Amino acid sequence: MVPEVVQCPVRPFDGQRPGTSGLRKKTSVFRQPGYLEAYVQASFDAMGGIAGRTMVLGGDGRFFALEAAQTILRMAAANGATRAIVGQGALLSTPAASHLIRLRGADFGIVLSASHNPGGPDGDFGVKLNLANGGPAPEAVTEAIHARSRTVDSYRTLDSGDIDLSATGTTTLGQMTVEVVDPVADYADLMAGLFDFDAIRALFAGGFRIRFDAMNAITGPYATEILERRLGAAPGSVVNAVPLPDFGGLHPDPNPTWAAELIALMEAPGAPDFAAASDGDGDRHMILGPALYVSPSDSFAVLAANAHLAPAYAGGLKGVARSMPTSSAADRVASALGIECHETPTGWKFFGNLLDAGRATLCGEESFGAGSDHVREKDGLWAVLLWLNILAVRGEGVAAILDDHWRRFGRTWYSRHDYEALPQEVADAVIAGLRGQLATLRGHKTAGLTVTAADDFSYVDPVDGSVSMGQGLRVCLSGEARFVLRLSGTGTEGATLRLYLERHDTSAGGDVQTALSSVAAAAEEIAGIRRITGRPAPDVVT
Ligand code: VG1
Ligand code: CO
Repeated sequence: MVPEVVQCPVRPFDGQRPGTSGLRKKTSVFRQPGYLEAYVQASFDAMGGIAGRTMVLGGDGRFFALEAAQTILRMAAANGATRAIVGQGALLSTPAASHLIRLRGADFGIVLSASHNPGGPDGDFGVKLNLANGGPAPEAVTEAIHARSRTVDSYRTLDSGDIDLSATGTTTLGQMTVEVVDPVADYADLMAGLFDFDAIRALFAGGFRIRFDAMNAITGPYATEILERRLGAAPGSVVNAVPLPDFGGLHPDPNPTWAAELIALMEAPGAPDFAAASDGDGDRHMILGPALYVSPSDSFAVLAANAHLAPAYAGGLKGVARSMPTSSAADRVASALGIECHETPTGWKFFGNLLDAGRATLCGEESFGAGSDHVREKDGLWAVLLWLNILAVRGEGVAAILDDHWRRFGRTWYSRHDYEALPQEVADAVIAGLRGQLATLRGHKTAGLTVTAADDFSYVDPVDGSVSMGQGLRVCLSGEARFVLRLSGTGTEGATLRLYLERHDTSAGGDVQTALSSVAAAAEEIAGIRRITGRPAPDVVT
């Protein structure tokens, strides 16, 4: 018997406005009756309905994802979707979901993840919507979802029970076909087609040692299949490899603060040759060498400068794109290569048009994100594999490659200081204080530096002409230095201020925070973050 479609009344919820990357809230907020349903119906409506469409569905396996997947499947069937392609166990990394949408010609995808935010009943949950190109819904769509969420008064669902997502195979739910697929296989095949797996296999066979920390999140199964099974890294190279609903209590954010154990391993004698970690949904990467942390902006620049060593990019890059707060290290590579370089607002959704139009091959963000036109998301394992491909071909270690990079391009010292969970009004006061000075800052001298320009970044998409305003406050300083201040759009508790510090020179060695001390002093004197918030120091430094 075909289950009946039912129309359930629901009230609109406040604050269903997608941020930098989907709608992210406390899990307890998402679990309120009708909350997820109202948001999903608003999303379907904002896409003009989903009758006759194909959906890809998966996520990072966090607490509440299985329940949410069943709810979304029932709603998709009731809204007339004809096919759902679901990762087994409702699992799919963000880049694997992006690939599956493209591979199968799906119309859209939903990724159940709050990315690097902790999970569990007291943690965070999130819903990300991607469109037919495999990329995050652009601002016009996320704004339409928000608008619709304010008026939605009912949702459509099926009067039916849960379906089995634990085994691969095809079944039906109402009139909709549900295909449960291996979440790893297609993605692993894609990687095998991009990189020189033989060269990487030879590297491991020669005794090269790697440690990959999946942080009890989604990349475990992918990294185990690709690094250990297909490439022959020693068994046990991938640690914290089983996705857990609460990430084993870890904060699945691959940075020096949250991946402290990996950092300690790499600082100790006998460290492996290379280490990496990824985040909750598998789109971020952190790269380490023995006693060496590679800043994400440098990682992106090194990848851009060496990508031609991998088969997929042997013909060269069409262009690169980076988010505005990301350092200018990649710009120097682009100019040496004679290719286009784009500066976009924060968030992967702004790269989609450039990738689709063939104006950028590689994209990167300072927040441990890099990717290419192979999908429309940033991709943690992709970055790790490109690094391995480069190491294998060059026959050098991470340190030698970085040193060489800095010798060729100079060093772009870079650091991000995060002040987390501030009262919203305090964070707003810091932003308003700096914004109010922008018009008159030019020529201002402090900490031995002079302000050369200051603005509130706005972006005109060169492909479709869409305009995004208020994307971060930028203060350029003499000595090829600058600082940027913006509010995070992914937090779920109070407000997070991000201060991005940067300075370029020709030196190579030394301590990053020391090299940036004058820029940090200038930022504090002008923006007064510590003074206004009363916080003596940032919570996280990357
Ligand atoms: C942060 C990062 C941004 C990234 C976004 C999503 O956003 O700064 O670069 O694209 O997270 O990453 P915000 O607004 O908090 O600064 V993921 O891996 O959380 O989907
Ligand atoms: Co992520």
